Amino acid sequence: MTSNGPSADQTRAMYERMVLIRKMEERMSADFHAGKLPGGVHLCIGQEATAAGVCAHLTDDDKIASTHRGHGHFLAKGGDPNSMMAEVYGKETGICKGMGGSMHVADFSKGIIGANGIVGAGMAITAGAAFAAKLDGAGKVAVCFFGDGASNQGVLMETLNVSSLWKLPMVFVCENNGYSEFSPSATVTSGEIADRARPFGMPVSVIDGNDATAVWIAAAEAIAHARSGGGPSFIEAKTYRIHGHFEAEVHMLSSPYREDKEIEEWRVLDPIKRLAAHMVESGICDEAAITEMDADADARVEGAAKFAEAGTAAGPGLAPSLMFASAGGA
Ligand SMILES: Cc1ncc(C[n+]2csc(CCOP(=O)(O)OP(=O)(O)O)c2C)c(N)n1
Ligand SMILES: [Mg+2]
Repeated sequence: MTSNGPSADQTRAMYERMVLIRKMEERMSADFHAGKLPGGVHLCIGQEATAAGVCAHLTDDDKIASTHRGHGHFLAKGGDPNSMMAEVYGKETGICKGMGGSMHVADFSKGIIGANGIVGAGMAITAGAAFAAKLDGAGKVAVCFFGDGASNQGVLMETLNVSSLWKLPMVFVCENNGYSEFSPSATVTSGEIADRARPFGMPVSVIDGNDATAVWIAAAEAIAHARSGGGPSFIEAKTYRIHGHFEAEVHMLSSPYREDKEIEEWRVLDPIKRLAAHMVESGICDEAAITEMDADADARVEGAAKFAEAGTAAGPGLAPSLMFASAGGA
């Protein structure tokens, strides 16, 4: 099955999401280096197209599980920028009351079942969500984002196996950014990642993850396949993280693990610039409309930062109330 590409409205919506993700993370980077954040952040700057292109097809009833690099997935799935920023700032007004931080942003009401600091863990969690969706029989799906490093975890094999055996409505989205922490893929990953899924008989696609339209189309097909009872699919999206593994690495590493030239080459392939150029060339909108969308994102980021700064820092006093709530108390 092939899918037509996104409409003009869908393309603009995707652009808006991508720019919001980029600008939110640029703000986090600045705030981290200014010493304003209580913890580290793993940024997806350069990888926004995968989150936006996939989540464009999902509703609040569909589920996503994410990674330690999860801000983009959270925002693309419709998570609130203010409460995400407050979470990253460790404030009580955060989406997890400041108890989770950057690596654990989640909002069940939006089908965001969690970012996750355990590499690969989201895969099995997604299989559980997909199993629940299958039992519900309402055509809902679950999507798992994970990295190239995570594809070396044994849980991938287990999840590929059970999801294909039980024909779960699930989509595997591997964001292959070429690095696992400071290790280039070639030093830790054997073979082609997409080939790991082929023996299970599921549809597999390998795409340019910095081409938002290509991501949108591949996701449309995989998600439609899952919704219609066809079972899981696997997408390997080739992309690149422009920032480091985490923001603190500039203070920690004694020698660089990648060349500036490589980073510059990928800057040319920036998914946001490419989508903007595509929109102008194809008459979807003009430069002025892009400037306006960028300014909107700036305003939302400013609002989110103000909201986060105004909150009270989360402290241990909050814990008993959270335990009471999770035990089913009023
Ligand atoms: C089970 C487990 N092993 C190791 C780590 C340490 N760790 C954190 S991120 C990371 C690299 C993950 O690489 P990849 O899956 O490619 O994601 P990326 O950081 O590139 O987005 C590692 C090894 C961890 N958090 N969990
Ligand atoms: Mg990686």
